Amino acid sequence: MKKLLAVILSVAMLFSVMCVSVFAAESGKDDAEIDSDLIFGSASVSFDKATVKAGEEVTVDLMLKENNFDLTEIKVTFTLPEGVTIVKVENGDLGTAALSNNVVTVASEAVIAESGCIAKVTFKATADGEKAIGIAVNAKAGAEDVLVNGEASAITVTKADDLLIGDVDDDGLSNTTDLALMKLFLAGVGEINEAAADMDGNGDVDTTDLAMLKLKLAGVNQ
Ligand SMILES: [Ca+2]
Ligand SMILES: [Ca+2]
Repeated sequence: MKKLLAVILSVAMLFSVMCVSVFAAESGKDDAEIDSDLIFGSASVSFDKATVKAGEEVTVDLMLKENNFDLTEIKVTFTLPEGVTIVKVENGDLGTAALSNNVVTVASEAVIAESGCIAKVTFKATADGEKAIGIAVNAKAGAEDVLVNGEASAITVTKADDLLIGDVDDDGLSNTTDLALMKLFLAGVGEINEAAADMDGNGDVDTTDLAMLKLKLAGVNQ
């Protein structure tokens, strides 16, 4: 009787081991099938054109469109014209967004299989005009690199209202206080109205602008 029990037990154990191996083999096959499907698909990343006043910030929704991949990571590299910077990036609806050197990386613990907002990107522009912004995308579906198009877009920067050039603290006067604040700003201290500080309107605040403000305050005509 004991012998028979031992036989039944070992048969039962063998059967369960077989079941586990069959299951493992099947799920392995499923993964391979999913992977080969991933490389056939299409998607694009873009944002709608936005308008902002010089010196102010504008936030756009970075959209993943017509996505039929199962994406695990989306890296968006922005090419910015002079005078436009990315101030911050916030999470969209489809994952966690992080910013580093004009590159927005969106990752998700689950796969991103749908379309939607992948990040909220805030731009700041110091000079007015139509600012073209390039978008290049590197995307991954698991271990596979997949082709996701980046569509170039633009932000339109209008002249700031009542902008007094040289009034970097917005108090309505251009004086030695502004000069002192601009000096500090160039040394990396404090915040100023950069549109007002960009005396030559080239999109950057630098020592040339500081020299021009000095001349303006000395009464030398520009
Ligand atoms: Ca001032
Ligand atoms: Ca300048």
